[in-house]
Amino acid sequence: MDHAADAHRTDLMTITRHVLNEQTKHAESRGDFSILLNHIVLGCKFVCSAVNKGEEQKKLDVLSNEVFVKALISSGRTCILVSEEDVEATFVDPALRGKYCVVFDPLDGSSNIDCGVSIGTIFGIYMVKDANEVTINNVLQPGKNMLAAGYCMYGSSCTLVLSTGNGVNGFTLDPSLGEFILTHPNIKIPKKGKIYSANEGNAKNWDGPTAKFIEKCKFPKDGSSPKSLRYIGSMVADVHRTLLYGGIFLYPADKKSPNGKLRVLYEVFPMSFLMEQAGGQAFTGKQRALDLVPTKIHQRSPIFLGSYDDVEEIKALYAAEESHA
Ligand code: FDP
Repeated sequence: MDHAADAHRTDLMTITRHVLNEQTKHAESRGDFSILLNHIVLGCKFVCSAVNKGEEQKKLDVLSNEVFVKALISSGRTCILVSEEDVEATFVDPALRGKYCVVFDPLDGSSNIDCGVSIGTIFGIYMVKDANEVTINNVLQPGKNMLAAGYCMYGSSCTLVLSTGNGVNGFTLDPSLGEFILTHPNIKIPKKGKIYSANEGNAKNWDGPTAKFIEKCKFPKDGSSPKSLRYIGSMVADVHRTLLYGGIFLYPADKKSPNGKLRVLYEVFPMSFLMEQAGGQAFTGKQRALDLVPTKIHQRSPIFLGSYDDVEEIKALYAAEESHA
């Protein structure tokens, strides 16, 4: 019997244990973050189970949002919630307030639900200094001020990917235990990838740098092989593959949508935070994505994210265009 392998298999690193371990590195920590995370995990487990039951899209969207809002408020650790599903931000009743602001998309990629394609929940977490004095400006903060970010993908397995600002870790739900177990420790994105991921149906409206970049992916002039195209059309699934296999995911600006499609607070920021923490980059076409300062909670931004070298290339093309302007 291989005792070493067995010891590893029986020493289960649950997501709660992992986050508690992380907290011991911060002397001032009082366990509030673990409590908040437990409530997020509960929401993810619920959505995972509802998705597996095959609920229809409209019902699932509404249900997922309700579950997350209730789970977050009842944690007693939140003060402001911004959900993709709600027009206005939710300010938590003062009696139940804590110091965290959570921005989230309870069910991203939902147009894919009815055909069984992987979808997910995306979240980002900010912290306020004083829970008694909260304003909307507490969430209109650049992504670099996030304390943590993550997503949960509901696919062939249920995988939660999390960063608390100290690398990226992936946990897979073991349905028989009802626990997320660490299966992908310290995820690092390959420095350069072989895949590009974009909705090419928008190509006729792309700007010069984006069009040139995709042309280079298909017809490289430096002797390298062309990149493969993979586009699921569900951000969590496309970003998950990018994180694990490398490459670039883009939803750029185009003539019809000068700000792209994806939302800054609960799509662009959390995914950019994870990419940087995994050694990749995230760029808006103008600046580092995490430096962007949103002025509206549902604001959109173009985004290019993924392997360090691939994002360097698109940055160079935008810089070249700028210098000719
Ligand atoms: P969906 O419309 O299905 O909710 O922002 C939402 C999103 O999906 C992302 O998950 C996905 O990356 C993107 O939109 C797909 O947009 P296109 O259909 O325009 O390619």
